[in-house]
Order: sequence, then structure tokens, then C-alpha cells
Amino acid sequence: LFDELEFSNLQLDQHGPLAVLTINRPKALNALNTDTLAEIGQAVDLIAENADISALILTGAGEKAFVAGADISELSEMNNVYSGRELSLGGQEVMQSLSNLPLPTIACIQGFALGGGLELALACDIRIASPRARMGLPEATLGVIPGFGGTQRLPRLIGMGRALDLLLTGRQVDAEEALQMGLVNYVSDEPLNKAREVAEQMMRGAPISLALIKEAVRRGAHLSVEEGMEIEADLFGMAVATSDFAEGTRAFLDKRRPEFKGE
Ligand code: CO8
Repeated sequence: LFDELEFSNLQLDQHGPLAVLTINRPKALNALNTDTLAEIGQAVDLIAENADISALILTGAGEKAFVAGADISELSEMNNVYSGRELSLGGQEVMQSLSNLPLPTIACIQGFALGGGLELALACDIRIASPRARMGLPEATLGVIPGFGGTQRLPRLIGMGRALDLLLTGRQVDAEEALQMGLVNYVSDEPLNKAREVAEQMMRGAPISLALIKEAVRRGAHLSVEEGMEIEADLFGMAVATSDFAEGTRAFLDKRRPEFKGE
């Protein structure tokens, strides 16, 4: 389905219901220049429009880097408030469209995930790292700040104290420390296989349930518990009205595997 597409810095593959998006710009350790960011936005839109895709794995080509950040040579040409703000807004929009995909997304991190690269991984639902992965937000050491959502997503994920430590020191953490602080969900010697396995597990759920769970978590994140509960109840109501709910409960009672149709 993605055959007709020609990306310069990405590869988008489909394995049945699973899409694998690989950032492929090896000469710059997969760094995100504006062209690559725009292509990621296009790929995410295509995935969103393709009803046959049920989960996404996002990774970087090669073992040396997931993504070594925003492209520093491009960044170095920025020198005014307006162009900087525009670049940040454009990147944030791409990260938001990834985060808002109604299907599970998994970042598979081999090697460096730094700056904008870690922000890209943070826009995914979960993260899986190889034991040699290194993650950090070194923006302060370059005289900027994260601009693709890092100051907002990181504290929501790992808590304010841990996030401020990483943001203010700019230090890199290894896979083990990242696991300990909840920055990654799994560490595996074969992270891509592990990502496929977790994706398979997630795809056993009803697609509408997965989408509604993501929506409830996302919309509730900045609300009071009471307001979040209202959203949960609304979305729960939508779930019980689906035919997949009827199928899921019937299959349980019949002691067989459900066959979900996304309806
Ligand atoms: N941008 C551009 N080129 C890069 C980048 C990058 N982020 N990272 C690596 N490269 C290039 C190198 O310049 C080098 O190119 P060349 O071979 O032509 O010299 C090639 O990739 C290989 O890299 P190294 O030779 O440096 O490889 P090492 O193994 O020596 O080092 C590191 C690997 C440690 C990952 C090192 O490359 C490095 O520190 N890279 C930069 C990491 C970084 O600081 N990233 C954060 C960038 S800032 C950011 O992401 C801000 C995001 C928010 C933007 C918001 C916009 C408003």
C-alpha cells in the first residue's frame, strides 16, 4: 500500500497490519532536518488514513543512532525569534500528529536518541531500547531548549524532578537508567523483535478500544481526576456500543479468540 511512495530520508514498510517507519539519514546519524520532519509528517498522515494499519514501530536505520537530534547545521542558521518559533511549531505539529494517531506506536531505540530524537521517541506510546542505547536532551549545551515537545512530554512521563535533572544537566542516560526512571518500557538485545512482539500483543485488543484508551489518557493528562473520569465514562459508553464489544464478550463466554473488525 505504501509502494508508490518515495521518501528521501525515510523508509515506510508494511508487514500485514504493522507499519514500520525507519528514519534513514545515516550520514547525519538520522538527524532531523526540515525535509525529514516533513516526510515524517506525511508518513504519519498516510498511516492515519490507512485503515489496514493497526500499529506502528518507529526506528532509526543502523545500530549507531535512533535519531541524533535536530539537524545542528540547519539549526545553526537560525538567528531570529520568528524563524525559531516557526521551526519549533512545525516540529511540534509533526510530533502531535504522531502522538494523536489512534493506534499503538512504539519507538525502537538503538544507539543515540538525543535532543529532537528523544522528543520523537517521547511522542510514541512506549519505548523499547537496546542495551547500548543512550538518551538525553543536550539542548542547553547548544544554547537552545527542546522545541519538539520535550519540556512538556518528559515531565509528564517521568515526573518533574527527573525531567529537570535531564533537561538542566543535558546528561545522557543508558538503557538501564532509562528503564529505572520509566523513560523506556523495555530493554532488549533484539529491540526490533521485542517491538514486534509487543505490537502483536497490543493488536490483540480491539482497535476501537486501543484508540479510546489513548484518547482517554491523552485528554485526561492535564485535567482534574473528576474531569478525566467524565471523559472516561463517555468513551466507555462509546466502547460498549461497538459490535467488537459484543464479539469480545461473546468470545470470552464461548471460550474462543475474538475476531475484532474495528466496528
Ligand atoms: N545534526 C547534524 N549532524 C549530525 C548530528 C546532528 N544532530 N549528529 C551527528 N551528526 C553528524 C556529524 O556531524 C557527523 O557528520 P560528518 O561525518 O560529516 O562529520 C556524523 O553525523 C557522525 O557523527 P559523529 O562523527 O559526531 O559521531 P560520534 O560517534 O563521534 O558521536 C554523537 C556521536 C555523540 C551522537 C555526536 O554525533 C553528537 O553529539 N551529535 C549531536 C547530538 C545532539 O546534540 N543532538 C541534539 C541536537 S539539538 C536538538 O535536537 C534540538 C531539538 C529541538 C529543536 C527545536 C527547533 C526549534
